[in-house]
Parts: sequence; structure tokens; C-alpha cells
Amino acid sequence: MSIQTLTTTPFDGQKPGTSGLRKKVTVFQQPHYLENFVQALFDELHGDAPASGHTLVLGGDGRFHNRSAVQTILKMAAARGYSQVLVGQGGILSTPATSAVIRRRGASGGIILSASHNPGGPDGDFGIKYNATNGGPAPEKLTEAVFERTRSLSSYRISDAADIPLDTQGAHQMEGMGIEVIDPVADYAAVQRELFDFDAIRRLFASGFRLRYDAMWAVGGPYAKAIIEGELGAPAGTVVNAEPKEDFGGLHPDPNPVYADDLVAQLMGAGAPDMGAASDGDADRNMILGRGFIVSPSDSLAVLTAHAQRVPGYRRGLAGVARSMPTSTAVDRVARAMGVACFETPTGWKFFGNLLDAGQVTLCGEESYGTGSDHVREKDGLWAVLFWLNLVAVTGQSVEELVRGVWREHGRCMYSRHDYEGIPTERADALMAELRNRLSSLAGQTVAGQHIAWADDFSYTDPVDGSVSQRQGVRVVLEDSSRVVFRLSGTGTEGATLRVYLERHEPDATRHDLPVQQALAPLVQLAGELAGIERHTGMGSPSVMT
Ligand code: VG1
Ligand code: CO
Repeated sequence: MSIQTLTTTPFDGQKPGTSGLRKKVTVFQQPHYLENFVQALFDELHGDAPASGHTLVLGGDGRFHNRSAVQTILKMAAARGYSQVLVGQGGILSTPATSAVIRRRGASGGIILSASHNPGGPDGDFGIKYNATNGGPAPEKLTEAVFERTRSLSSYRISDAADIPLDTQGAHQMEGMGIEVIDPVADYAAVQRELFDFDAIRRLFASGFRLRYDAMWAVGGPYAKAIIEGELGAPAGTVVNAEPKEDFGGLHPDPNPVYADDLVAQLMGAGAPDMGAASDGDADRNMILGRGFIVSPSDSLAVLTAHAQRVPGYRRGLAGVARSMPTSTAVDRVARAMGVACFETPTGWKFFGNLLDAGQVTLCGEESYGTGSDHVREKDGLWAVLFWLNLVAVTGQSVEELVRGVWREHGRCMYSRHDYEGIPTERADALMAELRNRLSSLAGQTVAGQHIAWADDFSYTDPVDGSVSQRQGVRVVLEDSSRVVFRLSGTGTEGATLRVYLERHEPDATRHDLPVQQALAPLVQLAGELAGIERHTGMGSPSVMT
């Protein structure tokens, strides 16, 4: 074995987005591409010093290219002098499980190989992200510094050792670095056991309660099987599409009513189970359904907040809650009534990290099917499902009854997100630039029959470290507090995606069953006119509505 120094050509403008670096597999397969990112990361983390004394956690969602990337990173970590790498068996670790392993084992950080909900396979997407010692996504400061380094890198160091067998647990050595192939589920399951009333959930399943958990052929499968079927006694077959596949069965592992349409059909049809759930590629997202009923992620966060104290892990109450800016204000209303602080952060889980570390919030969530708490520093799909199961078990209420209870008390936030995908980047930029130019003149104007109270481009000052993140999305708020939010996606790999978030609060319970898109139609018209969506994109309607 020896360590080689290879000459490399730097990246060209490959700036990481909302959640690490995501590109087509073919981009990651280019010579030195992954290596450049990893070397820049190690340099940024350790300067010129060897990484001795440091433990790195490593794993991914099992998508195509996962295994080869794991081997490359092991060899680079060995060349960098890491003391130890903990790697999930088969190269597998879900995003929340990586966070749990980092925290429980006191590691310095972890590398997650995933493009989350983006499709996989040779023609699909791949991604890499670094999580810090708190178990959470690296702060913007670090990812920007890594990006800067990738532009000037001239070489990287890698061991020429043989590949490590990943399929059995056990210990190995490489250039003096210890490698432990670990059970990907154990630490994660231990965390969940401390939070939830497993006995109550076991009794729920024993009484005949039926759940259908769709793992979407992604990494959530092994976790859900082990915990829901293995420990909680749900019947075999409760977790479907459970084996992680390199191409997610050719599907889009994104748990929303569009991509998990089969699950929705099961829950809407005759003989539907009591509850449905799904998780995404790296198992940090969740979708919850009741029989004949779809729960919106924003409502889910509000329900978990309202009932948190019924769950052992949150019995002492909530320090505070947080939601991303475009997420509906349902949780704000619940929190206000409970006297709990509520924070509004930019999109992306990294912004919750400081608040969680400082003990200022306990629960947090995003409209994009992400919910989580201070138990780890990532959103956690299966955690949300266990939370809902625990609530159903101890309240005796169905999923639908739990949601309707919150609507009754606080009104319903009619909510939808419209995505316009695959827009040529310059056109999307032009749309946003034009909108931003008009912002200061919008207050007091009437557009498409709607009276605009105020408009701005969301800027966030982190209450803990004072760092400022600007231009996080255009908000247009009406006099009745309805709002439209515009932002461009930071996770796509083809062209640009415009996200339009629509929200209107409906206090009148007799109108809670109006179809959401109908209730939001005036806002859709406003959004179209304000941003000139069709003029800029040529698209008369969104490509995905959730
Ligand atoms: C999207 C979601 C955002 C989420 C991010 C990562 O980002 O909108 O809420 O945090 O994906 O989720 P964007 O920039 O495309 O809107 V995951 O599960 O994909 O890592
Ligand atoms: Co994800």
C-alpha cells in the first residue's frame, strides 16, 4: 500500500446548492471529479494537518455509484490520516441515521452520498454532502469555502489499497486507519426507542391497525422493516418496495402525491389501510396519509407540535418550533396558542442547526415533506411516521381526526406548491430579476383583484450566530395575510425550477373541505400575473403541484 498524489484539474463553477453537491452520475464519473470535492473538503476541515484523532462516518442511500464512491472516499480518508471511518454495511446509511451515528459515536463528521429525492441510476443523479460534528448539514460558510478551494486545487492524495469488503460487518485497516463496517440501523433505532412509546405502538398493531409504508425502493426500507415490522410487530408486508435499488426501480423516490401515486391510490381505494406513509431516497422526507385522507407536510408539523407532549421524548414540552419560510403558517398558529416560540428560517435543513444546538427549538419542518426534531440534526422520515403512530395509539384518534382537530381550533391553511421544472436558467433568472425589481412598488397595489399589503425578498439573520442569508425568496403578502412566495430550487440538476408557494388561511370550518386548488385559484392568478410566468417560461401550468 502507498499513498499517491495525483494531478487534477479544478472544478468549473460547480457550486453546491440547498443540500450539498448534486450532479448527474455522468458528471461524478468524470476522472477526479469526486476526488476534487473530497480533497477540498478535507483541506478545509483540517488545513495542512493530518486528520489523526478524527472519526468520519460514511454511507449513502445505495443509489448507483454509491459503492464506488465509498471506496474512493475510504482511500482518500486513509491518505489524509483519519484515525477511523465508520461505514454502513453495504455502503448504506440514511441521512438521519448518519446524523444519529455521528452524534452517538462522537465522530467529527460524516459524508452522505445521496441526491435525496432525485432519480438515480446511470442516467440519474448523484450527490455528496458533509455533516458536521453536531450531526447536521455543514453551514453555508463551510460549503462556500470548499467550493472556493475546488477551483484552485492542483492535486489530491489517495491510497492505492485494495477495496474493502462492505457487505459484512467487521473491522479492517488501511494505511493505519481503522475501518469499521457497522450495522446501519442499530444507532438509529436506539435513538427512536428513547423517544417513542414502542409498547403503545406494539399494542396498536396487535389490535389490527394497518399501515402501508412505501419505502420507494430506497434506503428507508431496511430501517422501516427492522423497526416497524421487526420491533413493533406490524405484519410482514407492511413495508413495501423495501429493498434499496440502485435506480429506485426507475421511479422518482420523492414522497408526495404525484410520485407516490400508487400509495395514494391504495389509501383512497376500497379496503384501504388505516394509515399510509412514504419516505424518499435518503429517508429524511416523509409523507403521511390517513384512510382516504392526505396530510399536508405543513399540517403535519402543526399536529406534531399540538400533541408533542403525549410522546415520551417530548413530554417536558417544546423549547420552540421552527419552519422554513415557504412552509405554511399552520404551526405558527398552534405555537402561538401554546405560548411556544416559532422561528422562520430560509429553505434547507442547515438553517435549523444553530437553533437546535442552542436549545431554542425542539421541532422543525418544511413544506417539502421534511419534519424533524432535536434528536438528530437532519429531517427524519421514519421518525415522523413513528411520531404519528404514537399519537394515533395514545389518542385513539385517526390520522384524519388529528388533522381536523387542528383545523377546527386554528382554521385551515389552504396550501399548495406549484413547480415549473426544466426552465432554461437564463429565463428563470430573468423572471426572478424582474420580480425583484418591482418589489418596492408592490405594497398598496391591486393585482389580479388582490390587495397587496407588503412584499419583500426574505433575508434571515441567524439568531444564534448573527450570520445573514439574503435573497431567500420573494414574498408577496395580501391584506388578509394570504401569500405567494417565489424562489428557484437549489437542488435540481437540469435547468432551473421555479417554485411558487401559495397559502390562504380559512377560519370558516364549513369551507375546510373545498378543493385546495379551487380555494387557491385567485392566488394562482395573482402569481402568474405578478411574475409573468407564462411570458418568461412559455409554460401555461406547473409541471408538479403538491
Ligand atoms: C428542496 C426543498 C427543501 C429541502 C431540500 C433538500 O430544496 O424545497 O425544502 O430542504 O430540497 O431536501 P429546493 O432548493 O430544491 O427547493 V432533501 O430530502 O432533497 O435533501
Ligand atoms: Co431527502
